[in-house]
Amino acid sequence: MRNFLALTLLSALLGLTNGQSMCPPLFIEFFPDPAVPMPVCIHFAMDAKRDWHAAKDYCKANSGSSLAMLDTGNLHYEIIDYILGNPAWMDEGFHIGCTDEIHEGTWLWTDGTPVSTGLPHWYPGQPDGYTKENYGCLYYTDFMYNSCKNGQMLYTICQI
Ligand SMILES: [Ca+2]
Repeated sequence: MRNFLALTLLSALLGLTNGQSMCPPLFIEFFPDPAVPMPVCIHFAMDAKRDWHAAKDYCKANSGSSLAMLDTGNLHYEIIDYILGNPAWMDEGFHIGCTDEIHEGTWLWTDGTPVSTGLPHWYPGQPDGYTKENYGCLYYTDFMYNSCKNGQMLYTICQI
């Protein structure tokens, strides 16, 4: 295991020096923490709108990724900047990997960790909608966290 980690780190550093992406095809590199040389790999799935569960399955089927978990470092705001750089995306919403479907009001990422509350991630007044809105999304025009309606069809942000 230690050798595998060393090799992974070495290939990551080599990837950095030769300019090749360390992310799989379709995934974009983000470096939200300057102290961490490994990228966060993000895929914006713009081919179709899906409900949250289909979005989660779509990510898993694409390089084993997860719906995006954006509490880390500057990642959320770097993704906001990226979305705002694509004018065609500005009237849209995007599924991310948090939900309170298991226990109303208890928002968890899909890896089971608690989601931050309030600013700077959640839009003021969000989450709302009680049991009718159990799925986290980034919603126009600010792309802060919102609770989106159950079954709502949106684009998807996957993360490795
Ligand atoms: Ca809810």
